[in-house]
Amino acid sequence: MSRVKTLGQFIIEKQADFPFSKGELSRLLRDIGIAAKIVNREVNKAGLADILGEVGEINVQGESVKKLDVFANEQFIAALSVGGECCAIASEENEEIILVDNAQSKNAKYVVAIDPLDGSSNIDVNVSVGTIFSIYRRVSLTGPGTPEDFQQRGTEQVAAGYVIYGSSTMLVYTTGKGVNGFTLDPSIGEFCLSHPKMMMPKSGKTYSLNEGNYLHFPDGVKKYLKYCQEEDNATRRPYSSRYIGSAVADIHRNLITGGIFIYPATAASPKGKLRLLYECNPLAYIVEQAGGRATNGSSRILEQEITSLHQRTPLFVGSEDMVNKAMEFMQKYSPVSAQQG
Ligand code: AHM
Ligand code: MG
Repeated sequence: MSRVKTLGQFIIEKQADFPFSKGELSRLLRDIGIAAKIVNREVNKAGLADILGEVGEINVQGESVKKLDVFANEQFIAALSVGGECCAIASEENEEIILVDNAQSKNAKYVVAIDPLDGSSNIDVNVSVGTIFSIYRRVSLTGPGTPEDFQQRGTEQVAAGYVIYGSSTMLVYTTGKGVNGFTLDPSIGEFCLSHPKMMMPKSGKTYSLNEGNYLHFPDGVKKYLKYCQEEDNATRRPYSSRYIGSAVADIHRNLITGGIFIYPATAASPKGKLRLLYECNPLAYIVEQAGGRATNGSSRILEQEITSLHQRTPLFVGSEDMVNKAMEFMQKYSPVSAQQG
């Protein structure tokens, strides 16, 4: 008897954690898993674009070749629309929310916020990319979802996860009862439980941020960076610098080995670059569930108010001790009062 547990089996088992559930959330997670496998298939053959046809061209099969982020967006929207458990989708790729209004979605309870292919500029150079998703219970009553359904703080997330298309493909998710990771076994086409009950080390020795923006970092980040580079045996400094430029990949590594990821406010992006709804909130929820911490430099990401769909925020996320230390530097050298003044 095989000891492999697939994502599908795991989701069904975990349904018992929600005594009044009728299985809708389980089906929603299953739909996301299916779309992720289709996206994975396309990501894996990205380097073949020259043979099969360039983006925007007609390939040798006579099909037009789409940009992968457009393709990923379409796949997730299709899976979520047909699945019938979701009444609206907010995607990084779409200015407005996408209303799901069909026979299947009539009694749908959930809305989904998604970044279908994050870090997509890394595709051309064969570096890991990811999908990030976040699920909320709708606040509207019936019919297709509304923008208000997405104006909920991150603390209201029912589930969140990411898929990393890396040297192997993994799906990592939480429903608020810990974090579990599943690795895609291509030979059977299933995500299999490989990282049960993921916990982030309390501290680590890796920092990840785009140091090219150094001149425009807040003083608190500049000083923290110097702290990371100082020598100190007790805290295993200097830390190592690792920056992939795909938030999912950087945060996934830090989740496993310990570390901190920072995307602060910069001159080019005074409110930070990453988006609260479909990037920072789901990543923050996962990291917190794994014992880590996520803030905007002064307060908890999950408690930020959502004022617009594509709103940005600075992000400090990772091992608890490291985020706490970075926050100390922010408080001392870049207090909120100075940022507002
Ligand atoms: P994207 O949503 O346009 O792909 O941008 C988000 C990505 C993150 O994955 C990554 O952490 C960050 O942008 C990298 O930005 P930069 O190149 O400014 O360091
Ligand atoms: Mg993105």
